[in-house]
Amino acid sequence: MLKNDIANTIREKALWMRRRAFTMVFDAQLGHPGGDFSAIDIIATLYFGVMRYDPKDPALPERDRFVMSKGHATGALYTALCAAGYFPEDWLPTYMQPQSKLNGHPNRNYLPGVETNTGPLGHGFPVALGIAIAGQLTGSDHRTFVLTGDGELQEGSNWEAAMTAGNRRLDKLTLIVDRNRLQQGMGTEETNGLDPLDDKFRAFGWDVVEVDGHDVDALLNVLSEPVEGRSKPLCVIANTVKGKGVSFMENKAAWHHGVPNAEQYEDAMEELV
Ligand SMILES: Cc1ncc(C[n+]2csc(CCOP(=O)(O)OP(=O)(O)O)c2C)c(N)n1
Ligand SMILES: [Mg+2]
Repeated sequence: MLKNDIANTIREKALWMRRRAFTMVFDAQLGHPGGDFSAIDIIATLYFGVMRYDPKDPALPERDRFVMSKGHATGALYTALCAAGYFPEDWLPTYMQPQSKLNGHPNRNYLPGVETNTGPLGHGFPVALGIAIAGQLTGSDHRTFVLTGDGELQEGSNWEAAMTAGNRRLDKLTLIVDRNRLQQGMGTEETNGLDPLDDKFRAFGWDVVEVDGHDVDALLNVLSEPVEGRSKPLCVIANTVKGKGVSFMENKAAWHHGVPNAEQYEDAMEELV
């Protein structure tokens, strides 16, 4: 497929994901729609333009791994896994209902395609590090991608993982930071500032690129670049907007785990076309 066609497919999937994720949150009256919407273009690019996987064989040894370290944004992850073919669409409306496989945070024991359970912030990246080390030790050529929130990076465990990845020169590990500059309730820089984030990762032995996390063409270029010739792990700082796609949600901390009433739901659906 031509790169243009791939990018158009990703944009279509991302729109579908936003609509379905918001419907899930509306129906459940639970969820984290702000962080779903900042991450959806990144995750759609990975699943529909970059990663190697087979939804019929979730344990395929050669698959690329994706770890959703910001595990609260399940609207983004579940809609991607569904669109990728890991489970049928009629599972989506069960989101957060009793006995559902679609918990508030992802559980690999219930849902095919989930690499590891996440939700407690600061755990997914260290697990992804372990997956990447295993790949290096066994000579596998699979790539490991991990998506963290920016507020999440305030957890110290991430910096142990960053240090080890740099020291071990894990060239097939890619960390993507969803840099929406908001965490729960307020801005990251007002809470425990991360800037200059690029310099921090460089000092830990990483290559760093910054990208507009909603520009699918740019994401595709950065994330699909071959790993051959690299000698360091790659940190992609994806500048995003929390709540991206719905004007009244954008950049509003209240939509971290805010849920829509019927009128807001209708207004959002009118915008998401
Ligand atoms: C260890 C831990 N502390 C607190 C929480 C509660 N919590 C869930 S999401 C969140 C904010 C995360 O902010 P960020 O990482 O920036 O995510 P995003 O903006 O992408 O939603 C918090 C404090 C948690 N899940 N885990
Ligand atoms: Mg954030």
